[in-house]
Amino acid sequence: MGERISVAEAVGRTLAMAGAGHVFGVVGSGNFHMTNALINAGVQFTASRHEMGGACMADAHSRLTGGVSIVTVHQGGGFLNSLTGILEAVKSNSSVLMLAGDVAHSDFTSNFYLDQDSAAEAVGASAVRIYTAHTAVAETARAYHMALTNRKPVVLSVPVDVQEEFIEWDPAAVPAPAQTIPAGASPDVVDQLVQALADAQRPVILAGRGARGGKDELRALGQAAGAVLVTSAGARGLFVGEEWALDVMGGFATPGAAEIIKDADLLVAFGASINTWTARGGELTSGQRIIQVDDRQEAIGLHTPVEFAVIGDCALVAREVATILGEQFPQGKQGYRDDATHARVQQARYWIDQDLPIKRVDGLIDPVELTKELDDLLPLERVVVPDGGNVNAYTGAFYRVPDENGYVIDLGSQTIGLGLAEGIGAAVARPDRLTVVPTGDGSFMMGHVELDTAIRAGLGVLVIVYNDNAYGAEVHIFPHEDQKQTVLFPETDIAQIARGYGCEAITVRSLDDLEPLKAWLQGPRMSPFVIDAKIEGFPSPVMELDMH
Ligand SMILES: Cc1ncc(C[n+]2csc(CCOP(=O)(O)OP(=O)(O)O)c2C)c(N)n1
Ligand SMILES: [Mg+2]
Repeated sequence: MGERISVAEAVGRTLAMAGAGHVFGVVGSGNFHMTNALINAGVQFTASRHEMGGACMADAHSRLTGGVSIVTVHQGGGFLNSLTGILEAVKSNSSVLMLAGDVAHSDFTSNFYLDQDSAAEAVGASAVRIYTAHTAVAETARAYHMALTNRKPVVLSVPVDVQEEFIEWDPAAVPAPAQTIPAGASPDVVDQLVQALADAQRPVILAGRGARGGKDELRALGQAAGAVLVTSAGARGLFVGEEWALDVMGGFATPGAAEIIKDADLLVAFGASINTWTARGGELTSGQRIIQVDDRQEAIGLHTPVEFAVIGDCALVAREVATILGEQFPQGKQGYRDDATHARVQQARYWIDQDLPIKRVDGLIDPVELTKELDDLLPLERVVVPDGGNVNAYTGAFYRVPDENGYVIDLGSQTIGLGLAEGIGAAVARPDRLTVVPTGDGSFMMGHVELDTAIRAGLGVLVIVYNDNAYGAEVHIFPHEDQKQTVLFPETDIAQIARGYGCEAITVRSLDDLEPLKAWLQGPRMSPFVIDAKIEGFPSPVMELDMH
Protein backbone atom coordinates (compact mmCIF):
# COMPACT_ATOMS: atom_id res chain seq x y z
CA MET A 1 0.00 0.00 0.00
CA GLY A 2 1.31 3.47 -0.92
CA GLU A 3 0.74 6.64 1.02
CA ARG A 4 -2.89 7.82 1.21
CA ILE A 5 -3.20 11.60 1.21
CA SER A 6 -5.97 14.17 0.74
CA VAL A 7 -6.60 15.74 -2.66
CA ALA A 8 -5.60 19.10 -1.12
CA GLU A 9 -2.22 17.61 -0.20
CA ALA A 10 -1.87 16.00 -3.63
CA VAL A 11 -2.59 19.28 -5.44
CA GLY A 12 0.12 21.07 -3.47
CA ARG A 13 2.66 18.29 -3.97
CA THR A 14 1.91 18.09 -7.69
CA LEU A 15 2.43 21.83 -8.20
CA ALA A 16 5.69 21.69 -6.25
CA MET A 17 6.89 18.71 -8.30
CA ALA A 18 6.02 20.54 -11.52
CA GLY A 19 8.42 23.32 -10.48
CA ALA A 20 6.24 26.08 -8.97
CA GLY A 21 8.46 29.09 -8.27
CA HIS A 22 6.87 30.87 -5.34
CA VAL A 23 3.39 31.15 -3.89
CA PHE A 24 1.78 34.46 -2.90
CA GLY A 25 -1.70 35.14 -1.62
CA VAL A 26 -4.22 35.17 1.17
CA VAL A 27 -5.14 31.99 3.00
CA GLY A 28 -8.65 31.10 4.14
CA SER A 29 -10.27 27.77 4.97
CA GLY A 30 -10.80 26.97 1.27
CA ASN A 31 -7.10 27.06 0.34
CA PHE A 32 -5.50 26.39 3.75
CA HIS A 33 -4.50 22.77 3.20
CA MET A 34 -3.43 23.21 -0.43
CA THR A 35 -1.19 26.15 0.48
CA ASN A 36 0.37 24.29 3.39
CA ALA A 37 0.98 21.29 1.15
CA LEU A 38 2.86 23.57 -1.25
CA ILE A 39 4.93 25.02 1.59
CA ASN A 40 5.68 21.56 3.04
CA ALA A 41 6.79 20.46 -0.40
CA GLY A 42 9.38 23.24 -0.42
CA VAL A 43 7.69 26.14 -2.25
CA GLN A 44 8.22 29.46 -0.48
CA PHE A 45 5.13 31.43 0.53
CA THR A 46 4.59 35.17 0.92
CA ALA A 47 1.32 36.24 2.54
CA SER A 48 -0.01 39.31 0.76
CA ARG A 49 -2.50 41.55 2.56
CA HIS A 50 -4.95 41.59 -0.33
CA GLU A 51 -5.63 39.07 -3.08
CA MET A 52 -5.08 41.67 -5.79
CA GLY A 53 -1.62 42.21 -4.38
CA GLY A 54 -0.97 38.48 -4.33
CA ALA A 55 -1.91 38.15 -8.01
CA CYS A 56 0.28 41.13 -8.94
CA MET A 57 3.21 39.68 -7.00
CA ALA A 58 2.85 36.39 -8.88
CA ASP A 59 2.62 38.31 -12.16
CA ALA A 60 5.90 40.20 -11.65
CA HIS A 61 7.61 37.13 -10.21
CA SER A 62 6.68 35.05 -13.23
CA ARG A 63 7.80 37.75 -15.66
CA LEU A 64 11.24 37.94 -14.07
CA THR A 65 11.80 34.22 -13.53
CA GLY A 66 10.17 32.97 -16.73
CA GLY A 67 8.51 30.19 -14.74
CA VAL A 68 5.10 29.57 -13.24
CA SER A 69 4.34 31.62 -10.11
CA ILE A 70 1.31 30.92 -7.95
CA VAL A 71 -1.30 33.07 -6.27
CA THR A 72 -3.48 31.22 -3.79
CA VAL A 73 -6.93 32.49 -2.80
CA HIS A 74 -10.06 31.62 -0.87
CA GLN A 75 -13.29 31.08 -2.83
CA GLY A 76 -15.85 33.81 -3.50
CA GLY A 77 -14.78 37.35 -2.61
CA GLY A 78 -11.14 36.36 -2.10
CA PHE A 79 -11.13 34.91 -5.58
CA LEU A 80 -12.82 38.00 -7.00
CA ASN A 81 -10.34 40.34 -5.29
CA SER A 82 -7.49 38.76 -7.21
CA LEU A 83 -8.96 39.23 -10.67
CA THR A 84 -7.57 42.73 -11.23
CA GLY A 85 -4.08 41.28 -10.92
CA ILE A 86 -5.03 38.33 -13.11
CA LEU A 87 -6.27 40.75 -15.79
CA GLU A 88 -2.84 42.39 -15.77
CA ALA A 89 -1.19 38.96 -16.07
CA VAL A 90 -3.49 38.13 -19.01
CA LYS A 91 -2.60 41.33 -20.84
CA SER A 92 1.09 40.69 -20.19
CA ASN A 93 1.14 36.99 -21.12
CA SER A 94 2.40 35.93 -17.70
CA SER A 95 2.54 32.32 -16.57
CA VAL A 96 0.52 32.77 -13.40
CA LEU A 97 -1.40 29.91 -11.84
CA MET A 98 -4.21 30.89 -9.51
CA LEU A 99 -4.92 28.16 -6.99
CA ALA A 100 -8.42 28.76 -5.70
CA GLY A 101 -10.62 26.98 -3.25
CA ASP A 102 -14.23 26.63 -4.35
CA VAL A 103 -17.55 25.74 -2.74
CA ALA A 104 -18.50 22.06 -2.62
CA HIS A 105 -20.08 20.69 -5.80
CA SER A 106 -23.70 21.79 -6.20
CA ASP A 107 -23.53 24.09 -3.17
CA PHE A 108 -24.97 26.93 -5.22
CA THR A 109 -26.65 28.60 -2.24
CA SER A 110 -23.34 29.02 -0.38
CA ASN A 111 -22.54 32.61 0.53
CA PHE A 112 -19.19 32.04 -1.17
CA TYR A 113 -20.69 30.79 -4.41
CA LEU A 114 -19.95 32.54 -7.65
CA ASP A 115 -19.27 31.06 -11.06
CA GLN A 116 -15.46 31.09 -10.78
CA ASP A 117 -14.87 29.48 -14.18
CA SER A 118 -16.91 32.12 -15.99
CA ALA A 119 -15.31 34.91 -13.97
CA ALA A 120 -11.82 33.61 -14.81
CA GLU A 121 -12.68 33.34 -18.48
CA ALA A 122 -14.27 36.79 -18.45
CA VAL A 123 -10.86 38.34 -17.72
CA GLY A 124 -9.18 36.17 -20.33
CA ALA A 125 -7.64 33.47 -18.12
CA SER A 126 -8.11 29.74 -18.71
CA ALA A 127 -10.32 27.92 -16.22
CA VAL A 128 -9.45 24.41 -15.01
CA ARG A 129 -11.53 22.62 -12.39
CA ILE A 130 -10.95 19.47 -10.40
CA TYR A 131 -14.17 17.46 -10.57
CA THR A 132 -13.13 14.19 -8.98
CA ALA A 133 -10.41 12.87 -6.71
CA HIS A 134 -9.03 10.43 -9.24
CA THR A 135 -8.38 13.15 -11.87
CA ALA A 136 -6.92 15.64 -9.37
CA VAL A 137 -3.22 15.01 -10.01
CA ALA A 138 -3.55 14.91 -13.79
CA GLU A 139 -5.70 18.05 -13.91
CA THR A 140 -3.36 19.96 -11.60
CA ALA A 141 -0.34 19.08 -13.73
CA ARG A 142 -2.28 20.02 -16.87
CA ALA A 143 -3.18 23.43 -15.41
CA TYR A 144 0.47 24.06 -14.56
CA HIS A 145 1.72 23.06 -18.00
CA MET A 146 -0.93 25.21 -19.68
CA ALA A 147 0.22 28.28 -17.75
CA LEU A 148 3.82 27.63 -18.72
CA THR A 149 3.34 26.74 -22.39
CA ASN A 150 0.52 29.12 -23.29
CA ARG A 151 2.07 32.07 -21.39
CA LYS A 152 -1.34 32.85 -20.01
CA PRO A 153 -2.82 32.74 -16.49
CA VAL A 154 -4.71 29.61 -15.52
CA VAL A 155 -7.25 29.52 -12.71
CA LEU A 156 -7.43 26.15 -10.97
CA SER A 157 -10.57 25.81 -8.86
CA VAL A 158 -10.66 23.01 -6.33
CA PRO A 159 -14.01 22.43 -4.54
CA VAL A 160 -13.64 21.93 -0.79
CA ASP A 161 -15.46 18.57 -0.78
CA VAL A 162 -13.09 17.11 -3.37
CA GLN A 163 -10.12 18.51 -1.43
CA GLU A 164 -11.10 16.33 1.55
CA GLU A 165 -11.21 13.04 -0.36
CA PHE A 166 -8.26 10.66 -0.12
CA ILE A 167 -6.19 9.16 -2.90
CA GLU A 168 -3.17 6.96 -3.23
CA TRP A 169 -0.11 9.19 -3.77
CA ASP A 170 2.16 8.01 -6.53
CA PRO A 171 4.74 10.61 -7.56
CA ALA A 172 5.53 8.58 -10.68
CA ALA A 173 1.96 9.23 -11.85
CA VAL A 174 2.50 13.03 -12.01
CA PRO A 175 2.63 13.73 -15.76
CA ALA A 176 5.76 15.41 -17.10
CA PRO A 177 5.28 18.43 -19.36
CA ALA A 178 5.46 17.91 -23.11
CA GLN A 179 8.72 19.28 -24.40
CA THR A 180 8.18 22.30 -26.64
CA ILE A 181 10.79 22.82 -29.32
CA PRO A 182 10.90 26.27 -30.97
CA ALA A 183 10.46 26.18 -34.72
CA GLY A 184 11.73 28.46 -37.45
CA ALA A 185 9.60 29.76 -40.30
CA SER A 186 9.02 28.33 -43.75
CA PRO A 187 11.83 29.19 -46.23
CA ASP A 188 9.57 31.11 -48.62
CA VAL A 189 8.44 33.61 -46.07
CA VAL A 190 11.96 33.94 -44.67
CA ASP A 191 13.07 34.88 -48.19
CA GLN A 192 10.38 37.54 -48.34
CA LEU A 193 11.62 39.03 -45.09
CA VAL A 194 15.23 38.93 -46.32
CA GLN A 195 14.16 40.71 -49.49
CA ALA A 196 12.28 43.41 -47.57
CA LEU A 197 15.29 44.07 -45.33
CA ALA A 198 17.68 44.01 -48.29
CA ASP A 199 15.54 46.62 -50.07
CA ALA A 200 15.07 48.89 -47.06
CA GLN A 201 17.10 52.08 -46.78
CA ARG A 202 16.06 52.85 -43.22
CA PRO A 203 14.87 49.68 -41.44
CA VAL A 204 13.85 49.65 -37.79
CA ILE A 205 13.66 46.42 -35.80
CA LEU A 206 11.18 46.45 -32.95
CA ALA A 207 11.46 43.80 -30.23
CA GLY A 208 8.56 43.05 -27.90
CA ARG A 209 8.28 40.84 -24.85
CA GLY A 210 8.01 37.79 -27.10
CA ALA A 211 11.52 38.47 -28.41
CA ARG A 212 13.23 38.56 -25.04
CA GLY A 213 14.93 35.23 -25.67
CA GLY A 214 16.44 36.48 -28.94
CA LYS A 215 18.57 39.38 -27.79
CA ASP A 216 21.83 38.28 -29.43
CA GLU A 217 20.16 37.14 -32.65
CA LEU A 218 18.31 40.45 -33.03
CA ARG A 219 21.46 42.46 -32.42
CA ALA A 220 23.20 40.42 -35.11
CA LEU A 221 20.27 40.91 -37.46
CA GLY A 222 20.33 44.64 -36.80
CA GLN A 223 23.98 44.65 -37.81
CA ALA A 224 23.39 42.59 -40.96
CA ALA A 225 20.40 44.67 -42.03
CA GLY A 226 21.77 48.07 -41.07
CA ALA A 227 18.80 48.62 -38.80
CA VAL A 228 18.07 50.83 -35.82
CA LEU A 229 16.85 48.72 -32.89
CA VAL A 230 14.13 49.58 -30.42
CA THR A 231 11.84 47.76 -27.97
CA SER A 232 8.24 48.04 -26.91
CA ALA A 233 7.72 49.05 -23.28
CA GLY A 234 7.25 45.37 -22.41
CA ALA A 235 10.77 44.49 -23.51
CA ARG A 236 12.44 47.70 -22.36
CA GLY A 237 16.10 47.12 -21.56
CA LEU A 238 16.68 44.36 -24.10
CA PHE A 239 19.15 46.40 -26.17
CA VAL A 240 20.93 48.32 -23.41
CA GLY A 241 24.53 48.96 -24.41
CA GLU A 242 23.82 48.65 -28.15
CA GLU A 243 25.16 51.65 -30.09
CA TRP A 244 22.34 51.53 -32.62
CA ALA A 245 19.44 51.07 -30.24
CA LEU A 246 16.86 53.55 -29.02
CA ASP A 247 15.35 52.92 -25.59
CA VAL A 248 11.66 52.42 -26.27
CA MET A 249 9.01 52.90 -28.97
CA GLY A 250 5.55 54.33 -28.33
CA GLY A 251 4.13 56.79 -25.83
CA PHE A 252 7.35 56.57 -23.80
CA ALA A 253 9.62 57.42 -26.75
CA THR A 254 11.48 60.73 -26.69
CA PRO A 255 10.52 63.21 -29.43
CA GLY A 256 13.78 62.46 -31.26
CA ALA A 257 13.24 58.69 -31.04
CA ALA A 258 9.72 59.10 -32.40
CA GLU A 259 11.13 61.00 -35.39
CA ILE A 260 13.73 58.31 -36.13
CA ILE A 261 10.99 55.66 -36.12
CA LYS A 262 8.66 57.78 -38.27
CA ASP A 263 11.47 58.31 -40.80
CA ALA A 264 11.96 54.54 -41.23
CA ASP A 265 10.94 52.88 -44.50
CA LEU A 266 10.46 49.43 -42.92
CA LEU A 267 9.42 48.31 -39.45
CA VAL A 268 9.95 44.65 -38.57
CA ALA A 269 8.30 43.70 -35.29
CA PHE A 270 9.62 40.63 -33.44
CA GLY A 271 7.40 39.28 -30.67
CA ALA A 272 5.57 42.60 -30.39
CA SER A 273 1.86 43.00 -31.01
CA ILE A 274 2.26 46.73 -31.89
CA ASN A 275 -0.59 47.88 -29.68
CA THR A 276 -1.90 51.42 -29.58
CA TRP A 277 0.70 52.45 -26.96
CA THR A 278 3.61 51.09 -28.99
CA ALA A 279 2.19 52.67 -32.14
CA ARG A 280 1.38 55.89 -30.23
CA GLY A 281 -2.15 55.72 -31.50
CA GLY A 282 -0.93 55.07 -35.05
CA GLU A 283 1.31 58.16 -35.17
CA LEU A 284 4.49 56.05 -35.38
CA THR A 285 3.12 53.41 -37.75
CA SER A 286 0.72 55.06 -40.19
CA GLY A 287 1.98 54.77 -43.74
CA GLN A 288 4.79 52.45 -42.62
CA ARG A 289 5.68 49.22 -44.31
CA ILE A 290 5.30 46.72 -41.43
CA ILE A 291 6.22 43.04 -41.15
CA GLN A 292 5.49 41.01 -38.05
CA VAL A 293 7.39 37.99 -36.75
CA ASP A 294 5.74 36.00 -33.98
CA ASP A 295 5.26 32.42 -32.88
CA ARG A 296 1.59 33.08 -32.20
CA GLN A 297 -0.91 33.34 -34.98
CA GLU A 298 -3.29 35.33 -32.77
CA ALA A 299 -0.81 38.20 -32.36
CA ILE A 300 -0.66 38.89 -36.10
CA GLY A 301 -2.38 42.12 -37.09
CA LEU A 302 -4.10 42.17 -33.70
CA HIS A 303 -3.70 45.91 -33.19
CA THR A 304 -1.93 47.15 -36.30
CA PRO A 305 -2.36 45.90 -39.87
CA VAL A 306 0.81 44.39 -41.30
CA GLU A 307 1.94 43.70 -44.85
CA PHE A 308 2.76 40.08 -44.09
CA ALA A 309 3.66 37.91 -41.13
CA VAL A 310 6.33 35.35 -40.42
CA ILE A 311 5.14 32.68 -38.02
CA GLY A 312 8.08 31.26 -36.14
CA ASP A 313 10.35 31.58 -33.14
CA CYS A 314 11.84 35.10 -33.03
CA ALA A 315 15.41 34.05 -32.28
CA LEU A 316 15.48 31.33 -34.93
CA VAL A 317 13.96 33.56 -37.62
CA ALA A 318 16.32 36.43 -36.78
CA ARG A 319 19.34 34.12 -36.97
CA GLU A 320 18.28 32.67 -40.28
CA VAL A 321 17.56 36.05 -41.86
CA ALA A 322 20.85 37.49 -40.57
CA THR A 323 22.81 34.59 -42.06
CA ILE A 324 21.26 35.00 -45.51
CA LEU A 325 21.68 38.79 -45.44
CA GLY A 326 25.31 38.30 -44.44
CA GLU A 327 25.83 36.17 -47.54
CA GLN A 328 24.09 38.72 -49.76
CA PHE A 329 26.06 41.65 -48.37
CA PRO A 330 29.52 40.30 -47.52
CA GLN A 331 30.81 43.88 -47.06
CA GLY A 332 27.90 44.67 -44.72
CA LYS A 333 24.82 46.77 -45.41
CA GLN A 334 24.72 50.35 -44.21
CA GLY A 335 20.96 50.85 -44.28
CA TYR A 336 19.95 53.25 -41.52
CA ARG A 337 23.38 53.11 -39.91
CA ASP A 338 24.86 56.33 -41.22
CA ASP A 339 26.70 58.99 -39.20
CA ALA A 340 23.76 61.37 -39.02
CA THR A 341 21.43 58.67 -37.67
CA HIS A 342 24.11 57.57 -35.22
CA ALA A 343 24.22 61.07 -33.74
CA ARG A 344 20.41 61.25 -33.62
CA VAL A 345 20.17 57.88 -31.83
CA GLN A 346 22.68 58.93 -29.15
CA GLN A 347 20.90 62.22 -28.59
CA ALA A 348 17.37 60.78 -28.55
CA ARG A 349 17.84 57.51 -26.68
CA TYR A 350 17.01 58.47 -23.08
CA TRP A 351 14.47 60.87 -21.64
CA ILE A 352 16.83 61.41 -18.73
CA ASP A 353 19.36 63.03 -21.11
CA GLN A 354 16.83 65.39 -22.68
CA ASP A 355 17.09 69.05 -21.88
CA LEU A 356 13.82 69.69 -20.10
CA PRO A 357 12.85 72.85 -18.25
CA ILE A 358 12.93 72.67 -14.45
CA LYS A 359 9.85 74.42 -13.09
CA ARG A 360 10.55 75.27 -9.45
CA VAL A 361 7.56 76.11 -7.27
CA ASP A 362 8.02 77.23 -3.64
CA GLY A 363 7.83 74.34 -1.19
CA LEU A 364 7.55 71.72 -3.92
CA ILE A 365 10.07 69.72 -5.92
CA ASP A 366 10.08 69.58 -9.69
CA PRO A 367 9.54 65.96 -10.84
CA VAL A 368 12.12 66.24 -13.63
CA GLU A 369 14.77 67.54 -11.23
CA LEU A 370 13.91 64.83 -8.68
CA THR A 371 13.95 62.00 -11.23
CA LYS A 372 17.27 63.08 -12.74
CA GLU A 373 18.82 63.20 -9.26
CA LEU A 374 17.43 59.81 -8.24
CA ASP A 375 18.36 58.11 -11.49
CA ASP A 376 21.90 59.22 -10.82
CA LEU A 377 21.88 58.31 -7.14
CA LEU A 378 20.37 54.81 -7.36
CA PRO A 379 22.50 51.85 -8.41
CA LEU A 380 21.82 50.84 -12.01
CA GLU A 381 21.48 47.25 -10.78
CA ARG A 382 17.77 47.85 -10.30
CA VAL A 383 14.33 46.64 -11.27
CA VAL A 384 12.03 49.54 -12.07
CA VAL A 385 8.33 48.83 -11.52
CA PRO A 386 6.34 51.93 -12.44
CA ASP A 387 2.79 53.00 -11.61
CA GLY A 388 0.74 56.15 -11.94
CA GLY A 389 -1.08 58.32 -14.47
CA ASN A 390 0.24 61.71 -15.53
CA VAL A 391 3.51 60.98 -13.74
CA ASN A 392 4.11 57.73 -15.58
CA ALA A 393 6.36 59.69 -17.94
CA TYR A 394 8.81 59.93 -15.04
CA THR A 395 7.95 56.64 -13.36
CA GLY A 396 7.84 54.53 -16.53
CA ALA A 397 10.11 56.24 -19.03
CA PHE A 398 12.74 58.32 -17.23
CA TYR A 399 14.49 55.82 -14.97
CA ARG A 400 17.16 53.92 -16.87
CA VAL A 401 17.15 50.15 -16.58
CA PRO A 402 20.13 47.76 -16.78
CA ASP A 403 18.57 45.14 -19.06
CA GLU A 404 15.27 43.44 -19.90
CA ASN A 405 15.11 41.99 -16.39
CA GLY A 406 15.31 45.44 -14.90
CA TYR A 407 11.85 46.64 -15.84
CA VAL A 408 8.33 45.39 -15.17
CA ILE A 409 5.69 47.48 -16.91
CA ASP A 410 2.47 46.73 -15.08
CA LEU A 411 0.22 48.93 -17.18
CA GLY A 412 -0.83 46.17 -19.60
CA SER A 413 -4.41 46.56 -18.38
CA GLN A 414 -3.98 50.33 -17.81
CA THR A 415 -4.79 49.73 -14.16
CA ILE A 416 -3.33 52.09 -11.59
CA GLY A 417 -2.39 50.91 -8.11
CA LEU A 418 -0.56 47.71 -9.02
CA GLY A 419 2.97 49.08 -8.72
CA LEU A 420 3.82 48.31 -5.10
CA ALA A 421 2.54 44.72 -5.21
CA GLU A 422 4.25 44.11 -8.56
CA GLY A 423 7.40 45.58 -7.03
CA ILE A 424 7.22 43.10 -4.16
CA GLY A 425 6.94 40.20 -6.63
CA ALA A 426 9.95 41.63 -8.46
CA ALA A 427 11.92 42.01 -5.23
CA VAL A 428 11.26 38.37 -4.32
CA ALA A 429 12.35 37.28 -7.81
CA ARG A 430 15.47 39.49 -7.90
CA PRO A 431 16.81 40.00 -4.37
CA ASP A 432 20.17 40.88 -5.94
CA ARG A 433 18.78 44.13 -7.38
CA LEU A 434 17.23 47.25 -5.88
CA THR A 435 13.51 47.30 -6.62
CA VAL A 436 12.35 50.83 -7.42
CA VAL A 437 8.62 51.58 -7.44
CA PRO A 438 8.03 55.11 -8.73
CA THR A 439 4.31 55.86 -8.43
CA GLY A 440 1.62 58.54 -8.22
CA ASP A 441 -0.22 59.36 -5.00
CA GLY A 442 -3.54 58.06 -6.38
CA SER A 443 -1.91 54.78 -7.35
CA PHE A 444 -0.06 54.47 -4.04
CA MET A 445 -3.23 55.08 -2.00
CA MET A 446 -4.90 52.12 -3.74
CA GLY A 447 -2.28 49.56 -2.82
CA HIS A 448 -0.15 50.75 0.10
CA VAL A 449 -1.43 47.95 2.35
CA GLU A 450 1.26 45.77 0.77
CA LEU A 451 3.93 47.82 2.54
CA ASP A 452 3.07 45.50 5.41
CA THR A 453 3.97 42.53 3.21
CA ALA A 454 7.29 44.10 2.24
CA ILE A 455 8.06 44.72 5.92
CA ARG A 456 7.29 41.11 6.92
CA ALA A 457 9.24 39.74 3.96
CA GLY A 458 12.22 41.98 4.74
CA LEU A 459 12.26 43.56 1.29
CA GLY A 460 14.18 46.79 0.75
CA VAL A 461 11.88 48.21 -1.90
CA LEU A 462 12.28 51.91 -2.68
CA VAL A 463 8.91 53.61 -3.22
CA ILE A 464 8.93 57.10 -4.74
CA VAL A 465 5.53 58.77 -4.59
CA TYR A 466 5.10 61.71 -6.97
CA ASN A 467 2.46 63.38 -4.87
CA ASP A 468 0.29 66.09 -6.46
CA ASN A 469 -2.75 65.32 -4.26
CA ALA A 470 -4.73 64.49 -7.39
CA TYR A 471 -5.59 62.09 -10.13
CA GLY A 472 -3.37 64.28 -12.24
CA ALA A 473 -4.07 62.43 -15.46
CA GLU A 474 -7.74 63.35 -15.20
CA VAL A 475 -6.93 66.90 -14.17
CA HIS A 476 -4.97 67.39 -17.37
CA ILE A 477 -7.09 65.40 -19.81
CA PHE A 478 -10.35 67.20 -19.05
CA PRO A 479 -10.64 70.90 -19.73
CA HIS A 480 -13.61 71.42 -17.38
CA GLU A 481 -12.12 73.62 -14.66
CA ASP A 482 -15.40 73.69 -12.71
CA GLN A 483 -15.70 69.87 -12.58
CA LYS A 484 -12.30 68.89 -11.21
CA GLN A 485 -13.34 68.49 -7.59
CA THR A 486 -13.92 64.78 -8.27
CA VAL A 487 -10.23 64.22 -8.96
CA LEU A 488 -8.60 66.55 -6.40
CA PHE A 489 -7.73 65.44 -2.86
CA PRO A 490 -6.62 67.15 0.33
CA GLU A 491 -2.94 66.81 1.18
CA THR A 492 -2.03 63.33 2.46
CA ASP A 493 0.99 62.75 4.69
CA ILE A 494 2.26 59.68 2.88
CA ALA A 495 5.53 59.55 4.84
CA GLN A 496 3.49 59.25 8.02
CA ILE A 497 1.36 56.44 6.56
CA ALA A 498 4.54 54.59 5.58
CA ARG A 499 6.03 55.02 9.05
CA GLY A 500 2.86 53.50 10.45
CA TYR A 501 3.71 50.28 8.66
CA GLY A 502 7.25 50.42 10.03
CA CYS A 503 8.97 51.81 6.93
CA GLU A 504 11.60 54.49 6.89
CA ALA A 505 10.11 57.50 5.08
CA ILE A 506 10.89 61.09 4.14
CA THR A 507 8.99 64.07 2.80
CA VAL A 508 10.87 65.69 -0.05
CA ARG A 509 10.40 69.30 -1.11
CA SER A 510 13.96 69.91 -2.38
CA LEU A 511 16.98 67.83 -3.35
CA ASP A 512 18.52 68.51 0.09
CA ASP A 513 15.74 66.46 1.68
CA LEU A 514 17.15 63.30 0.02
CA GLU A 515 20.06 62.95 2.50
CA PRO A 516 18.46 60.09 4.56
CA LEU A 517 18.00 58.10 1.35
CA LYS A 518 21.76 58.12 0.77
CA ALA A 519 22.33 56.51 4.18
CA TRP A 520 19.60 53.89 3.51
CA LEU A 521 21.15 53.01 0.14
CA GLN A 522 24.44 52.27 1.88
CA GLY A 523 22.78 50.02 4.46
CA PRO A 524 21.46 46.44 4.32
CA ARG A 525 18.02 47.58 2.96
CA MET A 526 15.91 45.05 4.85
CA SER A 527 12.67 47.06 4.76
CA PRO A 528 11.07 49.58 2.41
CA PHE A 529 12.01 53.23 2.12
CA VAL A 530 9.23 55.58 1.05
CA ILE A 531 9.67 59.04 -0.45
CA ASP A 532 6.69 61.39 -0.33
CA ALA A 533 7.73 63.85 -3.02
CA LYS A 534 5.52 66.90 -2.94
CA ILE A 535 5.20 68.01 -6.55
CA GLU A 536 3.25 70.51 -8.57
CA GLY A 537 1.23 68.42 -11.01
CA PHE A 538 2.29 69.99 -14.28
CA PRO A 539 1.42 67.93 -17.33
CA SER A 540 4.33 65.51 -17.87
CA PRO A 541 6.09 65.37 -21.26
CA VAL A 542 4.11 62.24 -22.20
CA MET A 543 0.84 63.79 -21.08
CA GLU A 544 1.63 66.90 -23.14
CA LEU A 545 1.74 64.70 -26.24
CA ASP A 546 -1.75 63.41 -25.40
CA MET A 547 -3.09 66.88 -24.80
CA HIS A 548 -2.07 68.22 -28.20
C1 LIG B 1 -7.94 50.96 -11.28
C2 LIG B 1 -8.05 52.22 -12.05
N1 LIG B 1 -8.92 53.16 -11.68
C3 LIG B 1 -9.00 54.33 -12.35
C4 LIG B 1 -8.22 54.56 -13.43
C5 LIG B 1 -8.30 55.88 -14.17
N2 LIG B 1 -7.07 56.64 -13.90
C6 LIG B 1 -6.05 56.69 -14.77
S1 LIG B 1 -4.77 57.63 -14.26
C7 LIG B 1 -5.57 58.01 -12.82
C8 LIG B 1 -4.93 58.95 -11.82
C9 LIG B 1 -3.71 58.39 -11.19
O1 LIG B 1 -3.35 59.21 -10.13
P1 LIG B 1 -1.87 59.22 -9.59
O2 LIG B 1 -1.40 57.86 -9.33
O3 LIG B 1 -1.82 60.16 -8.46
O4 LIG B 1 -1.03 59.77 -10.82
P2 LIG B 1 -1.16 61.22 -11.48
O5 LIG B 1 -2.09 61.08 -12.63
O6 LIG B 1 -1.66 62.17 -10.44
O7 LIG B 1 0.20 61.57 -11.93
C10 LIG B 1 -6.82 57.40 -12.77
C11 LIG B 1 -7.79 57.54 -11.65
C12 LIG B 1 -7.33 53.53 -13.82
N3 LIG B 1 -6.54 53.64 -14.87
N4 LIG B 1 -7.26 52.37 -13.11
MG1 LIG C 1 -1.41 62.18 -8.43
